[in-house]
Amino acid sequence: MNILHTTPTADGYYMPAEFEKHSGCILIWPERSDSWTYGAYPARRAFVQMAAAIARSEQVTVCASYAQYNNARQALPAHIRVVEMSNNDAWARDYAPTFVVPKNKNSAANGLRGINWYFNAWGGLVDGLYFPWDKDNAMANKLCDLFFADVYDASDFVLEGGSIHVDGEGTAMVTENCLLSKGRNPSMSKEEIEQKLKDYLGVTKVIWLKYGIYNDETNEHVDNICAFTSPANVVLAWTDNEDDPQYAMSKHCYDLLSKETDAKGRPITIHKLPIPNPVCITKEDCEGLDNMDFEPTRTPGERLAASYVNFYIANGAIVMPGFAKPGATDEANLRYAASDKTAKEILAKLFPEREVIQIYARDILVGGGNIHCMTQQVPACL
Ligand code: KQY
Repeated sequence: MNILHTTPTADGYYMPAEFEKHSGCILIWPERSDSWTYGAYPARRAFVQMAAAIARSEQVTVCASYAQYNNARQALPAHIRVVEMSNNDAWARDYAPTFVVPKNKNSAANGLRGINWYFNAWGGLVDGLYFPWDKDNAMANKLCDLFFADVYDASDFVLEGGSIHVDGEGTAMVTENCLLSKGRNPSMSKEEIEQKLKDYLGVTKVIWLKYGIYNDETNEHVDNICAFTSPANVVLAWTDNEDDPQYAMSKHCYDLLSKETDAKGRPITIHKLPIPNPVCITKEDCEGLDNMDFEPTRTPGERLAASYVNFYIANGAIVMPGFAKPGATDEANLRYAASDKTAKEILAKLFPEREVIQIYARDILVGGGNIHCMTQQVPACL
């Protein structure tokens, strides 16, 4: 593996959209008992279902620590590859490499390449979520080596994969609250950050939404609020409840996107994806979390950043979260079941070629993210 000090755009590379063909998907086995409740057992149940759902249509590689390798190997189906790799937590979206491919298939440029951004646990010592983060930060280079990809060194720039979405046709989408946060690149202006995205992602236009999802501890990653479903089409997390703090945030994004065009000058069609009723952490959840010196302590009743936008687009499936506990029939659960169904129907219409697989993902959400945050696609490099 070579470490490259040029930029993808200058070398004729770009980041394809997630809805383009993949050669595989990278995941990381959940382990830490101060992130995941009850020793990570409930989260692992959801994780195994998610991995199996993705593996129905693409190759899946799961990274697990030395301590968890055998456990992960035994819990996962044999056709999923498990490799031992040190990690601090399980958010492949944020610190597995962002992969790029050549723009022109007939050019001299060839082969899959990765980008190694600097990862500082969503804000470093300003408002990061754990310390240390060194093992996570080392994963992008190791994974590029594993996938025979040369790697661009972007380690002078703090970025997580969940804070960017691209349409593969020249447009990137981010949120100001995240990319301009004090804990990431405080010495850079908005224009300089935008230029960095253009240099590395092969885009010519960056759409800056202001907000993400209410109470999202990543400083409001875009991948929880808005995602491209095809060129010039996005889904946007939505609520009609004007008393919900999410309303003003989503409305702001809606108004901005309504006036925007993408890099090719096309207006953007916005598909509203209603959020579930608030999902809050319970006393029982909190009692199942080990204490951590660094992470802000979770308190019972705190609202989690639940959104159906946090889905993964696999080659043959949409793997999306659901919040209704299987078998539970209390009123709150019936409401989650209804919003799960609506969200599934909306995504099924937007992705008619793919099967929509819904996973009960509350136990992943309690860790602070959801299905998209746990995945990183490896694009096909033709
Ligand atoms: O949403 C994500 N991309 C990850 C959130 C991690 C939170 C750590 N507890």
